[in-house]
This record gives sequence, structure tokens and C-alpha cells, in this order.
Amino acid sequence: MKGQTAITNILKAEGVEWVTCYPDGGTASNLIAACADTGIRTIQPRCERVVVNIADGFTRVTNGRPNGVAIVGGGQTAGVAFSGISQAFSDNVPMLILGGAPIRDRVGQRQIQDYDPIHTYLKVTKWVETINYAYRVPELMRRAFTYLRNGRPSPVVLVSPHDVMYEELPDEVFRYTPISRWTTPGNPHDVTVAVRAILNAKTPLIYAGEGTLYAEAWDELREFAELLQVPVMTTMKGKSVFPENHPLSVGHGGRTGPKHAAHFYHKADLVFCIGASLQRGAGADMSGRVIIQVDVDEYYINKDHISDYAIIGDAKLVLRQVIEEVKRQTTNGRRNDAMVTEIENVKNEFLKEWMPLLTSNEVPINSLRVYWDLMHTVDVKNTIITHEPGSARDQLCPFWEAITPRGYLGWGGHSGLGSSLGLTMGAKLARPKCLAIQVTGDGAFGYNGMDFETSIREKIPILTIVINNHSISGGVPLSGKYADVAEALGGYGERVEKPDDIIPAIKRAQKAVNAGRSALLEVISRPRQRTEDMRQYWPNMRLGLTPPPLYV
Ligand SMILES: Cc1ncc(C[n+]2csc(CCOP(=O)(O)OP(=O)(O)O)c2C)c(N)n1
Ligand SMILES: [Mg+2]
Repeated sequence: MKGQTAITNILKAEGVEWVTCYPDGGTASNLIAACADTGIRTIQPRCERVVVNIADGFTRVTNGRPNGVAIVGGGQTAGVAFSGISQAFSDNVPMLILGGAPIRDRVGQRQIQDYDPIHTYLKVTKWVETINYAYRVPELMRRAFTYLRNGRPSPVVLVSPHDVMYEELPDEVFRYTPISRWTTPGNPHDVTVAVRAILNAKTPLIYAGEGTLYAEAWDELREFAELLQVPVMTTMKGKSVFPENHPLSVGHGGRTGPKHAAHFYHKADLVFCIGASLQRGAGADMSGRVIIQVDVDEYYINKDHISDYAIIGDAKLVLRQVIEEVKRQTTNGRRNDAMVTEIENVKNEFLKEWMPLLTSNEVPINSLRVYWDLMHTVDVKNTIITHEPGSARDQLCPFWEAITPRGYLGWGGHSGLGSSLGLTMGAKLARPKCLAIQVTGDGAFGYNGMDFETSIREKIPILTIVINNHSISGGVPLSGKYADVAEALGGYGERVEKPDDIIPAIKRAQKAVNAGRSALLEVISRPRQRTEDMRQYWPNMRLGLTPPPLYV
């Protein structure tokens, strides 16, 4: 058996039905051919970064079950893939990247396209290794999937020199059994003292991050919150793990967030953080409160904040323990109906305050109106929405009510402009029956806009909404007719210039997507000044969450 066949046989055994890829005339090209021979679908975008982004989006939406797999080459192609990989690393995405490496007998001789894969990827992966002999394929793939399925989610890179692809390995060496996911509960003592602390707190807040999604712990989270009637705030990446129409939801906190998030965040004397990094900068700063931190390992414990209590373990198992312990220390939890009313009141205040903008008839169109109309036109339950960094994210997030796990896809440890098109395609592949939507600015669309064609060619129909304000966040003036671009690439394109046309246009676009054709709505929006953005559009500036830096 050839090295390349051993790799694709293992992918097949691990339940991989398709890979994203880009040929390089070397390792990647061989792997692509071997995938086809093994019956694994190959999806080919127009650049390696999108190769990574698609597999990344898929991995997030499946919570790594199964993991997405991206095939890229070495040398120059690795450079193009790098920003996608570093972003997946910054967001803890457990995806596999198979790449190229210099031919074995020329290592270190600066051959054409030479590069050092280990040092290139060392800082942006949980594990990177070279398959230096074909007979080592099962051993190293076994290790790769062990890292991918267990512990802290994170990308893994395995690179192979081209010659390993066609090197033979004896059939008797090829032994492979798919890798399990092993999880552990918390130390019972840590659970007991943490529950005692939360029961002693006056105004506790639950703060759930994306780790809770990866652990698929949404039912337990809800049961725990309801048992003590504690408000639940999520991180931006954790948004959707708790239904935002639930009476205990106070939305999310991140670079922006709704008023109710800010209100309960300010009030909290104790925060029960679960699967959240508490990284400074992007999320709400939790200093000054008693912190209980539940995480899959020690990495984020005592990192940017002091963890007064820590429970190391799988979020789902720990929450189950916490629920049982709360029941043991109380008689059937606690009620706090006044708090539920308080959440409802602040939520209503927030919406009242912003309603004039959400329903604005301004021309050029106010983008908040677009998000509001969108949310009230699509079937939110069967939608996955994501966005680009910048105004799209900061304006959409506080108002989009996520009600199903992964119905909203938060990302952006590295906030790389141009990532969401690939992420959206990956989300669609994970849930083909959902409407997958990407909201982007005109600047962001410039990064990977041509990959709209990939969604058409590869039959991954998605909806793209370009907020065209003819500028990069109010800066350098841009030009372009993006609806025309969509049509030229074979999709459905429509330019929307009047507020009353938003909903009919969304319906027409949805019809195209349902018929299998990607659609792009280009909404002509108001060119804005940055200062005005800050004051008028970024609610957290007004509501007192951590101020967002301008360009992130
Ligand atoms: C690769 C990359 N470069 C730069 C940035 C910083 N950045 C974030 S948003 C933004 C402006 C994007 O402009 P556009 O997509 O038109 O959105 P607008 O704010 O105009 O709606 C920039 C430059 C980034 N996040 N990623
Ligand atoms: Mg713009």
C-alpha cells in the first residue's frame, strides 16, 4: 500500500466523507488523487486559506464530531494557508491539516519551495509532526486523532514529503482503529466547594464559552441555570449555547453586547465561567468578582484572571456533577422570580432604545435595519449565521437572537477579515438543511469574494449579505458592484437600495438558495464616520462593557 493510500484509508475509517484541498503538484496533489480513489469527496476552493476556513467552519458546527480535514501543500501554499490555521488555533478549533514537507533527501538545502513545517506551525497548533516514512502513517495519524478528539480542542498539522506519498508500506504494518473521545468529570471536592460559593453569592452570573458547545453541554447548562435561576451570559464564541429567548438569557458579551448583558455583568458578585478562556481584550473583563472556572484543562485557569475556584473536567460531566451537588446542598434549587422580571425589563429597555435604528427608513440603508429584517424573515431555528469582523459583527451580534446550538457561529481570536465565506460553506456542509448566512462588509468581501464561485461550483448554496458602505470602516473609499459580481460568478445577485425592499429581496435570495444557487444581496448602506460608529452603533461603548479597539 502506498503512503497516500494509507492516509486516506485512515481518513475514511475516521468517518471523513469529504476534504477541502488545493493542489500543489506535490504531496497535496497525491493526497487529492488518493481521496478520489478512496471515495472521499474533494472540495476545492480558490486558495489555501479558504481550504482551511471551510474545514474550520464544519468542525465548529459539528463540535468536532467529525473533525474537518484540509489538504494543502508545502512552501508557498503553506504561507497562504497560515492565516486560516493561526485563526483556527486562536479559536481552539480541532481540525486536521495535512500538508507538504521538503523531500527527504534534500532537507535543509533550500530547494525550490523549501520551508520548515515544524517551525512554521509550531506556535499555531497543538501538535505538528512530519510523516517521514510511509510505515509511520498509522502511528502518526493515530496520534493526530488522539489529539484532535481529546483535551483542549485545537488544530493539528501533519506534513509529509512528496516521496512518502508513493513509498510503499507493507500491508501487515497497516493497523488502524478509529480513535475515541475520552472525557473526565471534575474532582468531587472541587465541585462541592464551588457550589458552596455560588450558593453564598448574592448576584451570581453564569458565563458560558465555546467549550460548552464543544462539550455539547447545552441541556445541562440550561438545567443548572433553571435550578438556581441564575442569569446566563455567553461569550461571543459561546453565543447560541443557551437560547437567547429564554427568560434567563442576558445575551453575550464581547466586543459589543446588549444592555442586559452589561447590566448583569456589572451587578455580578460571582461568575461561574464554563468553557470560557476569560482572555483579556475580546471578552468582558471579569476582574473584581469571585471567579469559578470550569475548563477541560489547566491552560486558561489563573491566566488573565485569578481563578478563585477551579474545576478541571469536561463541561457536560462537570455540569451534571454541579447540578447534583446543588440539589444536595439545597432542597431542589432556588427561585429568584424578581431577577427574571429584571432581565425582562432591561431587555425591553434595550430594544426600545434601539428600535428607531432597527426599523429605520433611512436611505442609504441603516445596516441595523438589515439585521432586524433578516432575523424576522428567515427561520432562525434552521439558520446558521456568521459575520466578518468590523461593523458586521459588532452590529449583528447584540441584536441577533440565537436560539439553537451553533445557530450562530462566533469566531475571531484573530479576527481575520475574509474568513466568514469559508466558515459559512463549512457550516452548510455540516447542516445541509439549514440556511447558512454570512454578513460581510465590502472591505471584507474583497479578501476572498471570488470564492463565492466555489460555493456555486461545489453546490454548497449559501446566502451572502454585503453591507456596501463604500469604505473600510469609514476609511479609504472603495468601489465595486458586488451583486453583479455574484451574477457573473453564476449566483443570484441583487442590489438593495431602499429599506422596504430588504424583506422581499431576502425572500428572493432564499428562494435561489433553496433551489441550490448561492445568493448575494448587496445592501447600499450609509458611508459612516468612525466616531459616529463608536457613539451610535457600538452599544458596549454606551453600556460600559470593555471598549472595543477600532480595528479588530
Ligand atoms: C486580515 C485583517 N486585516 C485587518 C483587520 C482589521 N479590520 C477589522 S474590520 C476592518 C474594516 C472592514 O471593512 P468592511 O468590511 O468594509 O466593513 P465596514 O466596517 O466598512 O462595514 C478592518 C480593516 C482584520 N480584522 N483582519
Ligand atoms: Mg465597508
